Amino acid sequence: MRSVIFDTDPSPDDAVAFLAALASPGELEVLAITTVAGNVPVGLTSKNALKALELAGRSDLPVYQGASAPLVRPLVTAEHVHGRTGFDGYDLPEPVTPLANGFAPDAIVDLVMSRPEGTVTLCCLAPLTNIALAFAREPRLATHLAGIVLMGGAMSEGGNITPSAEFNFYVDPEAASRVFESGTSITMIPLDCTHQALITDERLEPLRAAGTPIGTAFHHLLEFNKRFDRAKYGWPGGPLHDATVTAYLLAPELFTGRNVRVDIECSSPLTLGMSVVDWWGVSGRPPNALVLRTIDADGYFRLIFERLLRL
Ligand SMILES: [Ca+2]
Repeated sequence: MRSVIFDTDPSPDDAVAFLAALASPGELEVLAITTVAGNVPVGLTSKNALKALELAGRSDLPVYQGASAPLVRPLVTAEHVHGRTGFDGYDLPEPVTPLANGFAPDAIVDLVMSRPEGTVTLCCLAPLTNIALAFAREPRLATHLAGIVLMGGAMSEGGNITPSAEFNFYVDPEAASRVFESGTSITMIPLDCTHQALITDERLEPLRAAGTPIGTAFHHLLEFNKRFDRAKYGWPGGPLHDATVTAYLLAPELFTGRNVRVDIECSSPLTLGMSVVDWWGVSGRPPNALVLRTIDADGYFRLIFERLLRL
């Protein structure tokens, strides 16, 4: 049994990630959700997290709100992809559950440090602001964690917010850089991997066919999501990015990757937030992350939607 905390800026793919984990109590114990500004401002990402949990009947799980802006830069959001609310495409009721008391980075430190060393994994689906703040508050956190599994960055795929940067790293490059320099065990799932996992009509069909509140809601939410990607990339569907993190925890055999050196660009205006991946080891510097590069996309969708529909 692995204990996890999801740090997230919920658009629908984030929600699929943490709900699929909640549907897997035999393998994953979800301790909390922590929210951060990213796809939309933090007030909305918190609201979306609560909406998703209430839909799943899991409003007992604490949601801690975190940083409202990156460490040193103004916030950049992605309403052009996910709509004004971050959850456009299906009207879920306004949540009635209150947020948990406390600031997300403090909650992360307290939850992890109160448990035995090497037992809690952080699942990071958003800009890494909260995680960098938690490391700053508690230097022992990096070695106390089991590790971090994150969706972010790109190797040879190019960027999705600028030509060179993936959105999560671009929004808070300084935070991403601090996390990669923290010394904790990191598994990075970049766009190179998630762009192989497209939400086609065929893969989405089980959600529609289920006819359950969860199936219907996520069928519509993911349908909205994929419109943007279809138009932008000309693909049959958009990538289901963030749920790859949960899939990796449940079934790492769906992925292949390599231990390599990753550094984050924090100063160049042209390549800000770029993840520089030393795939061939040319720098001679020690690896600091397992970078995943391939995914069994059919196996991924089967696994994640089967778990989601358990709720
Ligand atoms: Ca996200």
